[in-house]
Amino acid sequence: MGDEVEREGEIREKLVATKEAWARDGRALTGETADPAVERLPPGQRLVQDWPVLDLGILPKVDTGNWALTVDGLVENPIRWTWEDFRAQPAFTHVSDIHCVTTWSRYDNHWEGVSAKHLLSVVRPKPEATHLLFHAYDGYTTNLPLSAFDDDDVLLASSWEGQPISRDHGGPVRVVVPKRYFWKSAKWVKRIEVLASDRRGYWEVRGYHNEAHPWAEERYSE
Ligand SMILES: Nc1nc2c(c(=O)[nH]1)N[C@H]1C(S)=C(S)[C@@H](COP(=O)(O)O)O[C@H]1N2
Ligand SMILES: [Mo]
Repeated sequence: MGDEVEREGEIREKLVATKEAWARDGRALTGETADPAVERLPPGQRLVQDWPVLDLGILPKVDTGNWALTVDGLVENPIRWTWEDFRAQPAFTHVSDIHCVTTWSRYDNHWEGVSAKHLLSVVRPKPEATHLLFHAYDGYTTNLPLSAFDDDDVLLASSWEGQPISRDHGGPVRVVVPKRYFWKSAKWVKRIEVLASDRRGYWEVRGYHNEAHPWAEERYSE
């Protein structure tokens, strides 16, 4: 693939090892499930006011000048959007909560960007398409069923609380999937690969749950 960018830093191996150990130990599991219509805060989560930064430790040197998004694989209309192309799409705003598997949650995040519904209407997944694999500029990957992405609250976000998303938080463009733990929301998104079968991403092959529903406490795989 083209669209390589320079990166700063290196993978925080200790953090990765710690998170793998949490998965083995079942850290923070309460054994409870909840109904999101009744309990806004999923089991085992605690509310924070700030917005923590969490990633592998590699900061890609990506900005509006060199960012591009490719959507390819099983689609009728593959695309490569530059920042100008992205900005030319209909604007979408949404307010949603963040739930990170490390137990912090943050309410009422005001996002702006391009809706997943709109993106899908442009690329038109083929009938055999069932899953997506998100690739990011730092080398990170994460996967989702196509049906989970094809939802009213999912977007490619370029703005948070009225400001461009900072580089730390995945700017210029990151994915936001509110109904799943936040590791499913790729920062610095570079490519969305549309697939006919499931392929696990970075944390999904390191003990983290493939589906990641917060109210079912799907933190780790069996
Ligand atoms: N590209 C990329 N996206 C990523 C990650 C990452 O390391 N690289 N980490 C994931 C994890 S584990 C979390 S909790 C959220 C954190 O996003 P934040 O730093 O904006 O809070 O990003 C997710 N998306
Ligand atoms: Mo996370």
